[in-house]
Amino acid sequence: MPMPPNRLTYQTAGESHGPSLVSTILGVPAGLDIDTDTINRELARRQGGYGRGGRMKIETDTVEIITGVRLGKSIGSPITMLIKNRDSRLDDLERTPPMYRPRPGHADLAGSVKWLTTDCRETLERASARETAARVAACCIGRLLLKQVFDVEVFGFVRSILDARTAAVVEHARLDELRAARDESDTYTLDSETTELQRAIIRRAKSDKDTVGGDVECHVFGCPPGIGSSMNWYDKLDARIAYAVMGIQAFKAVQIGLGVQCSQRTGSQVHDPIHFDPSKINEPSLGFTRSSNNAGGTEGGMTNGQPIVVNGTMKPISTLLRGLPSIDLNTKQPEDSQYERSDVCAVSAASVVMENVVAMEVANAFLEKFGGDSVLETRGNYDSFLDIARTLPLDGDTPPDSVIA
Ligand code: EPS
Repeated sequence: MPMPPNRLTYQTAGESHGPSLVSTILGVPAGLDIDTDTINRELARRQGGYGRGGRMKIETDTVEIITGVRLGKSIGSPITMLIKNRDSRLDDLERTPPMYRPRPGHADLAGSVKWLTTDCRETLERASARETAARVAACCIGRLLLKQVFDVEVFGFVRSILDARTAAVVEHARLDELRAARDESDTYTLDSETTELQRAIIRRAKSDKDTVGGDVECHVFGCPPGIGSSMNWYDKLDARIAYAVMGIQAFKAVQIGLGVQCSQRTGSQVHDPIHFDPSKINEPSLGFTRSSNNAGGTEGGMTNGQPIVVNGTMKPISTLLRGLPSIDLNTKQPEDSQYERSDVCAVSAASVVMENVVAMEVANAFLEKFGGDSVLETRGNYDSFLDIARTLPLDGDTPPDSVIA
């Protein structure tokens, strides 16, 4: 099937305990600096966070660029990246035995029926969150494009783990400070008090042989109004962000801006008043300001010039050391679910995944609007759009005098 023009598409491949993970990205304009340090830094952050299990002590995820890059820059051809698994043992039946007792909450049961086998391993190897290493690598290309071509910044962090929630306010002007605070925290939240509470929750879950989930949040700064589209449901940027976030392993909800709280307020309490500040006409907002951002930066499936704010909810990991009531798929008799090495909490890691998948969706929407075979052309298209948009109203937009009279 021919690919639509001006659209980044990506695919990951690889099993959790296979030899490697692979990412392929199509549609990257030529001339993008494929900064492997940034990609590897994101991969290292994905491996971190308090509450991770033994696997992360074995792996040191880094990408090897296989195709699409010359002298550090994209050349317009498909980019392929490889991440080697150190814990590669897919065909070793002693170290990687079949799994017949499905874990409630995991893909095990549904996958076993779908692929007609009682061995859940055939499903779990791909359903495992290990795949997100390849997804982070792929989506980080979108993040690089956003930063290098459009000067758009993406920031993700952990808002809460169980009931330990940071009240920190996120603002573009404080981005460096917020990033430093997050990188200080080993749960990737924004203050030391919440970090301690979250650590205590994870420690407690570990000693109870249980698991915990939480909420992650992502902010995108520097988008002009008009990215995405209201013309077709599948072009709506908020819908596409929600799709990408729900596609992350163990995510059960996604909200933009005020999200589910909208139903508890009236229209006058929800919608963000519009102002115009001529001193900000050269900023990406083009001078259109708001006194609140309940919309989370999107209206009608398009950016409105305010930061995009996305919240995602990750359920507790479904592999519990204590097991959960289940059955043996061969005997159909009650048995506790099988334990596989896993994490007590991976919300911190999930915040890195979410940050990058959101970046990819936004990058894609930019590229669809501005096109271009090289980043120079893309940037030129963007600049000329901003130049025209700043001159609004255009000739013919203002009503003729006869109408005003
Ligand atoms: C993960 C790798 C996995 C798990 C975890 C995340 O490795 P292993 O199964 O070898 O321990 O640690 O995956 C799951 C929580 C899951 O349910 O599959 C990773 O790389 O993020």
